[in-house]
Amino acid sequence: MSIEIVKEIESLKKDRNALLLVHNYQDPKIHELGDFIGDSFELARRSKFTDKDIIVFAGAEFMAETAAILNPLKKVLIPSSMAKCPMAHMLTPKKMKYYRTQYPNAIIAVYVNTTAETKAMADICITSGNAVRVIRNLDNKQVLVGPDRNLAHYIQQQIPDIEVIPFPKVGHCYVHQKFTPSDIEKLKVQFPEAEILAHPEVKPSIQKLANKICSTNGMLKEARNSLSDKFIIVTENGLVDRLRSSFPTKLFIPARKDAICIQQKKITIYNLYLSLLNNRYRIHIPPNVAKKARLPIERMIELSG
Ligand code: CIZ
Ligand code: SF4
Repeated sequence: MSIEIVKEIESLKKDRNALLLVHNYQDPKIHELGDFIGDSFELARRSKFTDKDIIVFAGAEFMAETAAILNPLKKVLIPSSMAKCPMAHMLTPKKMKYYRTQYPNAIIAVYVNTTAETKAMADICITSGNAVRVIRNLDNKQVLVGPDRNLAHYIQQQIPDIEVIPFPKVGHCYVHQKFTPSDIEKLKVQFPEAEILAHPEVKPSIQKLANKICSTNGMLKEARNSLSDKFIIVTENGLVDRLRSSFPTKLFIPARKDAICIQQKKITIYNLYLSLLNNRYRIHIPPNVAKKARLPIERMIELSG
């Protein structure tokens, strides 16, 4: 990475009074430049309590949209227009409308990996880091969860007294869907004492093999607090880089070398620089959509406390 471009980014951030939020799955070079690095929930919270004028989001588009929904008066930028999470487009407003009529007594909880339009039709938003707590605090016996069916399965296991219904037919993350039981079994033979940390977006057959199922921030916490010094990491590999730089004396083994989110990796140092320089690409959410989408996100923040 050229030192000049890093210096330019630092000085543009100051000149523009910009906050740089970086997701855990980003490249380590981008982690180094961030004002905050975290999971989508942590970053949404950070965006809500900033006094900066501009928020630059190095992450997936739905995360930048969440920041824009929470900050209607601020300029929210994403450095690449291609950083779109495919799962976020699986639960469409049309499906939301249809299933609302099919389950009139259910609360609709949508994963943060959804578009602003879909969030605007939901009762509550959830992230991998707070889903169980938020749904438990809802105090409703039936909850429709989507688009991620694996996350819905995980929530159901944690809260058996509530009926958790995954949205029929949708959806999953293509990165987390790659892990197979044999990936994990092989590594268990090689590193029998390693702790297996898996993301709730992995398939139920992989969830069963994990010692702990948690969000990326949850994995960072576990790596800090655990007595173990070896971990098999079952999520996107940006997190492996982040774990390695945070805990250099511990060993982190990626469960697959190809667990890479192509969309999140569309953000580069260069387009980050151009984003700050040219104010691009600005996230625009129609005000009527933002107004409706804010409620389930704020409700989530309230119930995660
Ligand atoms: O919620 C997030 O940030 C995602 C997409 C992953 C995780 O669990 O941190
Ligand atoms: Fe979407 Fe999966 Fe990439 Fe996360 S890792 S942004 S869920 S495609």
